[in-house]
Amino acid sequence: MERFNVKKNSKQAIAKCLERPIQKSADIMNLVKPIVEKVQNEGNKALLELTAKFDRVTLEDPVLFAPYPESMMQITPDIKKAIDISFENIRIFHEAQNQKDTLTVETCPGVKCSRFARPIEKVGCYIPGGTAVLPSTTLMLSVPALVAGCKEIVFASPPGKDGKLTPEVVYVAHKVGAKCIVLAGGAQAVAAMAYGTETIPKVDKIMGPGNQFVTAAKMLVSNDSNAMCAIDMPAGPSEVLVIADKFADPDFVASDLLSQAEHGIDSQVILITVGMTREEIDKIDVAVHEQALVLPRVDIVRQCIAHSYTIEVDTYEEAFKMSNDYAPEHLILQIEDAESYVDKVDHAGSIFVGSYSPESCGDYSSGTNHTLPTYGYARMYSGVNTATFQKFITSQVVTPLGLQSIGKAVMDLAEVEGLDAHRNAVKIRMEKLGYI
Ligand code: HSO
Ligand code: ZN
Repeated sequence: MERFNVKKNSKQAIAKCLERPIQKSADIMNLVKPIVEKVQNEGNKALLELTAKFDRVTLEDPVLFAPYPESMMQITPDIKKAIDISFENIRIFHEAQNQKDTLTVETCPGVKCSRFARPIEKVGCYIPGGTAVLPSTTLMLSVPALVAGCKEIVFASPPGKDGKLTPEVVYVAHKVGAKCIVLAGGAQAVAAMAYGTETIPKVDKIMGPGNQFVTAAKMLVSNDSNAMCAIDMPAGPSEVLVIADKFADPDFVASDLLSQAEHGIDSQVILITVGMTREEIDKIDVAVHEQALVLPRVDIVRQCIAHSYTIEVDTYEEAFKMSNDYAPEHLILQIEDAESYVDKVDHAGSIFVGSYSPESCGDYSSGTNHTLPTYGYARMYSGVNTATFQKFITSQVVTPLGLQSIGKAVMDLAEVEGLDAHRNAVKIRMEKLGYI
């Protein structure tokens, strides 16, 4: 990986390593808009045509409803067990996030404010196809939906070349009680879930990662009041930032860099080394090379590593400052006493702490969610979590005593705003109570 050093290279050169590729969103929007409109106007017919055009698969029906036939979820016992273990850990962690109790606060005497969660009723889980089908993403989106209590879970997943769905995806749909699976991908799948078709139910919110077309379609439908559909977050190519010091095992560091690189040629992989010698960093490069050679996706890895960088810094402070500025989707800490540095992280999607916590564990089975903010959005977005599938309602009870506490403040502010009806709503009550 190309190496930069904070002492030897200019600030601009270092900043360039941490730049994300510019996304031409206007061009993509222009391509996506007619696709979305076609599905909105023509429903299933459009969906079938677009699947034939983009996925080269001719289907008779673009949606499969539960109960799903056993024949469509034939998986090995090992895979079934792996899904079941991951399912359970994701369920446990997301159940712990579930805020079931109503929060109530008496803000001043006689004024009681509450907040409680309600599930978003109908949710759409977009499971990308692309260079790899990801049953794990199916779990990451649908298990929190199940935990939150969403009434209708709709999946969308592009069919394979044979027109069939991935059996693992169908098995997860069965486990979470998904109502149906839309056999489509891309912008067309997003549109089908956002607007609904003659058979596909319309959803209230769409979650899940995808390519630039999927992201553009999600942005488009979330801005269309006819769709009335929210989205989880904008998504860009996946990325990892590893901070390593001389205590890190070069083989472990290399394996983490490569597991990100194999996602796609546009993945971003950054290594920050703290106080490491040239020889120590060489060992990581050698390990990257050796491990990459035997990977089936070596071609993708090679292209990704070609635009991946190692940045050498002297202190942990410098490393964390750089990482916070970049706000990585995944942050891996392979440094001595890694846990004590977690406090230094201000911006990251998810952190993997210490030598034995590879990103792969969070990608699949530990329980944390792998649908995370990319492209620097970790500065202001959280990854998918239980609250992603809920909204919060507030309520209040104001007693006569409460009105005595805040009535004058309300009336005075309403007067400042020139909203007399607002002022009256309080005044009329205060007068009847004999307070004024
Ligand atoms: N690392 C990916 C998720 C994933 N990895 C799925 C393997 N399968 C984005 O967080
Ligand atoms: Zn991954």
